[in-house]
Amino acid sequence: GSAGAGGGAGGGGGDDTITMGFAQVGAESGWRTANTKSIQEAAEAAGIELKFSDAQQRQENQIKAIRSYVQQKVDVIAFSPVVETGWDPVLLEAKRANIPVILTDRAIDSEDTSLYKTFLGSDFVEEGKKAGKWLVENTTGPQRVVELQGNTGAAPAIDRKKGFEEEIGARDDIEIVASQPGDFTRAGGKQVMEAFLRSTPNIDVVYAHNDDMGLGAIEAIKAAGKVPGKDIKIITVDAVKAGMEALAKGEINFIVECNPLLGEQLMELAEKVVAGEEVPTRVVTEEGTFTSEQAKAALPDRKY
Ligand code: GZL
Repeated sequence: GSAGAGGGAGGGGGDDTITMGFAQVGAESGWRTANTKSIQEAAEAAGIELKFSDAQQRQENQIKAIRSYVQQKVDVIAFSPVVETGWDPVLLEAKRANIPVILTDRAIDSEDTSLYKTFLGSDFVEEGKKAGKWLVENTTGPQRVVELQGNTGAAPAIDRKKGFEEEIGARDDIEIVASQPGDFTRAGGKQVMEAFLRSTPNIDVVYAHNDDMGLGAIEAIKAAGKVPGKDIKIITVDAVKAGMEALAKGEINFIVECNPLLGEQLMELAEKVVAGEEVPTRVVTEEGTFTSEQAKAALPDRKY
């Protein structure tokens, strides 16, 4: 047989069908679900054959998936790195196999920028700044803040913290009095908020790195007999439907949007990269912010 001939630049599909291996973080949040749906629908629309894996938020599973895509000789590999570090070895394997890599959603901190062609995703420091700016401009008097962090070592967790702290530095009466990882999940946010409510007196504000943890915190705050959005203000990031509904109800006070709809841009970048065309090394996604009134107006048109 001519199996050897088929092992060229890319396997799978007809001659010119692009095969993409995508190693997703997991299914931990509403944002992730919307992100996965966008990628799968965009691949379908672009006629790109998609091999997809869910790592359940474990880096070793993502590394295994990337390694398997190299062995399958896909035309291009894309992934959202669950944490920033530890990728160089497996990305070197992809490089040696001449398989281009695209980072989506989250960044890696590798010094070797030849390991990937481009990074398509949000500016998480900006997101943190927007959250901090709202707090600085919309509160007066001392604010004791508890922070629900994303999973330890993740780019959005590191950078949303960084941007928020930079902005609240403008006021010396705003202080982060407790900060723990809630792993971007509703359950994680609830558990950490329950612990904060037991251990930390006089909490004024919750800053949650995503809506899901903010929604978990709302459950804990209600169980403690307090009113979310009033007794304790809540600021979150993402703007997924459940978060926007809580914002419209006034249980969350402000949401910084993080756009999960990266599928179309990813497929366009993949086609260029496979064709050997130049692509920008960084593509920043467009996104805004929402107050309660803006959420009420936006909800009917939201796609996720
Ligand atoms: C951000 C993304 C984060 C979302 C969370 O781009 O990596 O991961 O904010 C998701 O909801 O879990």
